[in-house]
Amino acid sequence: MGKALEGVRVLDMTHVQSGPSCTQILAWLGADVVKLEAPGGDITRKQLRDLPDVDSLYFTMLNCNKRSITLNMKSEEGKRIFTDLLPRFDILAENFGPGAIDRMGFTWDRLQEINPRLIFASIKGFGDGPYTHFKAYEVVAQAMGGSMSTTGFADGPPLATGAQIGDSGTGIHTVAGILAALYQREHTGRGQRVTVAMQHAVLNLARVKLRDQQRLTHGPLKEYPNKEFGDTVPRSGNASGGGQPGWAVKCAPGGPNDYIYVIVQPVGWEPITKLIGRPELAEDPEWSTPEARLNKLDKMFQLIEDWSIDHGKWEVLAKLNAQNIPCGPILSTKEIIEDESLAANDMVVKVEHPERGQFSTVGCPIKLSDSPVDVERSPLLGEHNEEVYARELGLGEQLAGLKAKGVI
Ligand code: CAO
Repeated sequence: MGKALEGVRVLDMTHVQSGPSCTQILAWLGADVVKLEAPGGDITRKQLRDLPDVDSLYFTMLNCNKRSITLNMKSEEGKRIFTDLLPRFDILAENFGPGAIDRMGFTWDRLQEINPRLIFASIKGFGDGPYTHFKAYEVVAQAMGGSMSTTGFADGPPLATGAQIGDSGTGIHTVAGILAALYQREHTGRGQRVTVAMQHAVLNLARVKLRDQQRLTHGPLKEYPNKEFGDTVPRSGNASGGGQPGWAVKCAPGGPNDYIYVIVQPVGWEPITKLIGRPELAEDPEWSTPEARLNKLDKMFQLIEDWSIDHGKWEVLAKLNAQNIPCGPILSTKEIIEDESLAANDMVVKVEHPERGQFSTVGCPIKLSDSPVDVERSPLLGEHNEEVYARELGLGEQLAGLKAKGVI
């Protein structure tokens, strides 16, 4: 079967996480992604290594299904080769520090001159303004996009989330921008610039907290467990804070991930009262309606926890779901990597790598019925130099010399 992006070519100058997470999705959707690295390679090949002299899991889990070429963009020959390569590609993607591509000599004007159909996608920390020239990492974006100030408990410090919303979250926003630009090019024949700032992507994901910031001007947020409110949305622990209350309650045997997150919809209250052995609360006017429960959500979840603490989270999952009550056991990373249903959904995938052997990676969360994803290993550094430079640019005889001079 074909792939959605068959025939689309991506020259991938991304590094670390945000950019590679974007181009990996494009590769899984069928694009030919050629990762262009400095001769020393993407820094993450060597970061957080678990095995000596082998590409790290950091690298191998973000660069599947790509090819790798090396090119020194600071050498004159490197710039010439890049200029010859560019017309062969539809998309150029990068996430270097601000101005790096300009300093290589390839401003947006120059790129358009070389290839007017080029879609040039850049990820930066920030948009235009006082922070434009600042570098950014994951948690910097979480800090400035509204996530950290709203994550954690009211009496504790701001917290970072484990999900990489600043990096991989921005990557997926960039995928959307690139696909829209490809579609528009069908009509205009022209490429365009796609820029996504990590701060903006996190803010987009923290949208509901700005909803609550504005609700706050009309009174306290009743759905939050907090007793006091200032002029900003407080951290609210595990409260959903949304239309239906939720909380993480403890389960047996009391380990660090023996919890289940339970949502109490209006229809869920009666079956919950039966499950927890308090059926009289279904009729009690102090408890029977969502409004009556709103000022004592902490007590409501305590009642549920008094029951759940004697049962394992999987048992609680089964019992609650039998009553159609939305809930989710807190799954550890070990439970996730061993989860049979995630493996069956190709979300935890085993890949063979020539140097590290078999490793597990996270598969593609976007499922298309006519474009299946086959997860293939990440490339070794410069593995496809010959394939690209010799076959596409006819540089076969010069390859050894270019390597000796440090151009590739
Ligand atoms: N040949 C020669 N030089 C190359 C090259 C190549 N093929 N590819 C990159 N380089 C050079 C660049 O030209 C640049 O050099 P100059 O600064 O001298 O122009 C340098 O390598 C890369 O610079 P950088 O600022 O991107 O790298 P850094 O490690 O100092 O910063 C990061 C990393 C992530 C903070 C920065 O890239 C950044 O802010 N990116 C945008 C935001 C982002 O994506 N962050 C995600 C981080 S993932 O957690």
